[in-house]
Amino acid sequence: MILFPSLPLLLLSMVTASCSETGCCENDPKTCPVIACGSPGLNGLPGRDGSVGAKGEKGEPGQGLRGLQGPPGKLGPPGSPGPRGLPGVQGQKGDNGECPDHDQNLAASERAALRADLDRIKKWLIFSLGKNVGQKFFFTNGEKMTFDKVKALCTHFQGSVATPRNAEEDKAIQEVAKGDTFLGITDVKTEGQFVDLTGRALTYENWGSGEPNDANSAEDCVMLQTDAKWNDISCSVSLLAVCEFPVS
Ligand code: FUC
Ligand code: CA
Ligand code: CA
Repeated sequence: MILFPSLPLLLLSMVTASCSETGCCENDPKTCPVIACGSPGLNGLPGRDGSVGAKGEKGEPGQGLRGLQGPPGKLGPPGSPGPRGLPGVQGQKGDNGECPDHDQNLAASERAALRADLDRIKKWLIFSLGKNVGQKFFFTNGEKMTFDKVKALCTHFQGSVATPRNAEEDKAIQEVAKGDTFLGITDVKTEGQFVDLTGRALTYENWGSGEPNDANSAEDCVMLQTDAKWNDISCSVSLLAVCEFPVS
């Protein structure tokens, strides 16, 4: 009866049993009892997968099929202007223009018609509102106001405050106004020295008796009264506004 088939097989089974109990071959191969105890054992099973390695270099372009063409890129900057082109072919002769003499005659006749209309309208205005004496028109809006406001009103309408240069103009202003009226005359610059609003000396005067008297040392404007006489008066009172306009 054979209890142990062979001695080497017995030894090998002892070593294998020892390794499986301690796990010494995986953790510390240098102390593996196989080296100390006998010949090398059989290869073990493969180990577990390691952790992911670093990213590799970009590879060479592939040899497969090309992809589809992408969309067009952005518009580039404009180029510099090209050289001047050759002259074009001469055009056809144009239509006859209008005769300049004929045009001027037409314009002249139109001008004459407009002038006649304007003169007629001026007459209506003068008939209803104003007076024409020599080279002047006198108009009033019928309102009473201070001297500064009369000046502003007349200037606004491209005229000036009525200023009689003679008895005829003086009478025309009186007829237009029908009331006490400011004249374009003051002594505001030099007391007692009355001048027109451009600073010129007077060519005509029609003071009432005892005037100018600068009453209360406060009378630097001139009023044409309904009795046709002049009186110096305060510029702050309100009197009728009469403006004069040059005849054009
Ligand atoms: C006379 C005039 C004054 C004022 C007064 C009421 O004295 O000279 O300007 O009109 O009357
Ligand atoms: Ca005065
Ligand atoms: Ca006076």
